[in-house]
Amino acid sequence: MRKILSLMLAILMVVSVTVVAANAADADAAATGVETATVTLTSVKGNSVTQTYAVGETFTAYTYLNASNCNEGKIGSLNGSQEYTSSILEVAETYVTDVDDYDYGLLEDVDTIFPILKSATVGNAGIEGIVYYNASIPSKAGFKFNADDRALVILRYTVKAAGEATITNRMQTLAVSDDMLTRIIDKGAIVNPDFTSPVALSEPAPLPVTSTVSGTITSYSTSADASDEILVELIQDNKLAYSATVNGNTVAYSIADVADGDYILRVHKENHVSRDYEITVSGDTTQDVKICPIGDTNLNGRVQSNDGMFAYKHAQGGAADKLEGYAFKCADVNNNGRVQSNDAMAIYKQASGEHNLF
Ligand SMILES: [Ca+2]
Ligand SMILES: [Ca+2]
Repeated sequence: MRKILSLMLAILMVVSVTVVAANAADADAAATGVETATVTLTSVKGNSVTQTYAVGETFTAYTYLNASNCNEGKIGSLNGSQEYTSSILEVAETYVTDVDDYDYGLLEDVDTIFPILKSATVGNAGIEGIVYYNASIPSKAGFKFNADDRALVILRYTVKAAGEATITNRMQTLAVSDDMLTRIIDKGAIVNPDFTSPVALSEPAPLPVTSTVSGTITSYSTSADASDEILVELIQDNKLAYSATVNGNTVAYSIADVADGDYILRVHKENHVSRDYEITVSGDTTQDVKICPIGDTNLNGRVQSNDGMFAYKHAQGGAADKLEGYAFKCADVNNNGRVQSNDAMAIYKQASGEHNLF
């Protein structure tokens, strides 16, 4: 008797919890004035994503296939379906039902359900709540599903009622395009789990647009070795994003596959003053670069006594003699942020060969 009582109590508790949950959902709907449906999309491998939509909203369900570990992803035959909760959802694609001899409709203009080929049939069955698709290809090239972004089925649905809905991918047959049409999935059972099938309810972020950054670097010999390496860096948000090295004095550089955006192009070479260029990459971008030896105040590629004179004049404070920007950096040979008479003296000594800056 006690057992029965506690069972009844347990049932009552479950019921009351359910009622509270339902009330909470009602409260949400009342607060926002919007009725919603929670939709869960599940792949043939059981991974799923869930999202909430307003009644009346149309959304897209993305299902991908990557079988790169099975015959390089070349699929020769597939037969799949997507089952959905038809009391909550309806397929938003247009489909025709007045085709002779069809007891189900054909989806039309669905360019994103894969594979749409002459040999494919795509239908919304007379049984509401299932979309079937199937195809086979005799060629050994098969359909290539060799990356996580290879679309298998991309279908739009409209939410017609509030509640909880599921969209479940099923596969009767999935076979690689070899002589035997070796099955990955056979009669609905996964016989080779060596594939992935990502699903998503939001459009995956597009691959970044990339461009090439290139140009000519002018630099100078400051040692016997004219092939000193030049390091080119692209820095974004204070982080190194891309880099390349080239060798020589006047030399072309090129960095491919750079995501579009704003960067600092920073160039380094031994015995030279590193230089920054602010660049915006939007399509292929050319930026020529010139870097000068330490102490080359007038940026002519050589350290001479007049470089020392320019540094000295700056140190003396004449307004007309102020060094700025890269010339200032080249003159500040001890790199203390100021151009002073000791910088000028060091440059004189370098020019006269008395002392080596490098
Ligand atoms: Ca110079
Ligand atoms: Ca200095």
